Amino acid sequence: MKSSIPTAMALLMLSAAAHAGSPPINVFFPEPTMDRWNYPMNFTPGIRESASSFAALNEVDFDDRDGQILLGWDTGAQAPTGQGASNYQILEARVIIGVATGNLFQYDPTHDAVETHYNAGDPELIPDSDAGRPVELFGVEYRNGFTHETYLENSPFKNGEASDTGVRNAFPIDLLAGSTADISNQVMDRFEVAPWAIGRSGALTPGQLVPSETDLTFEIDVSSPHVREYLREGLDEGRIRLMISSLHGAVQQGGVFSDFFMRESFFNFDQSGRLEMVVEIGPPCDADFDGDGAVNSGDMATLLGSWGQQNIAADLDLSGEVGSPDLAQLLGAWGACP
Ligand SMILES: [Ca+2]
Ligand SMILES: [Ca+2]
Ligand SMILES: [Ca+2]
Ligand SMILES: [Ca+2]
Repeated sequence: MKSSIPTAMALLMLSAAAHAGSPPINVFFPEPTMDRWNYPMNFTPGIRESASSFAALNEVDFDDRDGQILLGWDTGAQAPTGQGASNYQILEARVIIGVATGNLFQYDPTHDAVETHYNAGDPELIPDSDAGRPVELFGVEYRNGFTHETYLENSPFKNGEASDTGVRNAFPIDLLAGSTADISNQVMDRFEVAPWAIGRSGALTPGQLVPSETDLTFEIDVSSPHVREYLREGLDEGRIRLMISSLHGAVQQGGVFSDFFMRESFFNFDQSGRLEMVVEIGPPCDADFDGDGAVNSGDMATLLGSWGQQNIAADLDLSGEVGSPDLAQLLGAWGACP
C-alpha cells in the first residue's frame, strides 16, 4: 500500500505535465462583431433588429436553406492570433442567441434526417418522428473571392447571377466526401449533413412553441476534426464566422420560421449572438481522444473501434473516414502529449 501515494503523485504530475502549456483562455464576446440576414430578398442585410431562418423546399428559384443568419466575432482582442492553427486547442465552444419573435416554431433539440424533408409520395420519405425542426449551426465559406475578412454586413448576397440557387456569396458548409461544401441545397440534392451544433434550451420541452426571448445554446462539437480545424483556423486569423440555418417551413407545415435577435436590436441587443470558447495555446495532441494526457492503448482501441466510420474524432487526417493514415498518425504521436 505504501507505493500507492507515490503512484498517485506520479499520476498527478503526469496529468499536470499534460497541461503544462499556457493556462486556458476563456473567450467571451457578449455580442457579434457582425451579424446579418442572408436571404436573397433582404435589402438591408446588416442593420435589421432580427433575422430569421427557414427553408424554401421545392422552389426551383431558391436554396432549400433559404433564410440563413451569419454571425461573426473578431476574436483577436481576447485570444492572440497568428499562433499557427494547430496550436489552438479548443476545449469548449458555444454560441448563445435569443429568439426574437415568439411562438413561431416548435422546439426540436435533435437533428432530423434529410429523408424526413422529402415530398409526400417520395419513395424515400421517412416521417419526422418528433415535432418541429431543429435550428442548426454550421461553418461558413464564400463565393466570388469573398473571405471572412472581406464579407461584411453589407456585402452583396450574390454577384448579379440570374438565379438565386447555389449562388449566395456566403454559405453554410459541412464535410462532404472529404472536403467542405455548400449544404444550402441539401434536400434537393439528397445528401445528409451533420450539424456542428443544434440550438437547445433546458427550459423547453420538445414540441412546445418557443417563446420570445428564449436563449438557445449551440454547443459546438469540438471533437469533430473538421469542426475543430475550422475553429482553429478562425482563431489563428482572429475571425470566427458561423451560420444559423434551419429547414423550417416545409410545404406541409405552412409558414413556420425561427427568428433571432441581431446586435442592432434596440431592446435585446444583449441577446444577440454571444460566443464562448475555452482555448489552450500549445502544441496539438489530437490523438489523445480520451484526454488523459498521453497517446496510448486506450486511444488506439478507440481508433480501431471506429475503423471506417465518418466524421468522428479518430479521423486525424480529415480524410472523411477512419483508416490507416490515421493509425499511422496515432502511432507517430505515441507517448505523453507535448
Ligand atoms: Ca447586423
Ligand atoms: Ca423533427
Ligand atoms: Ca489518451
Ligand atoms: Ca482519415
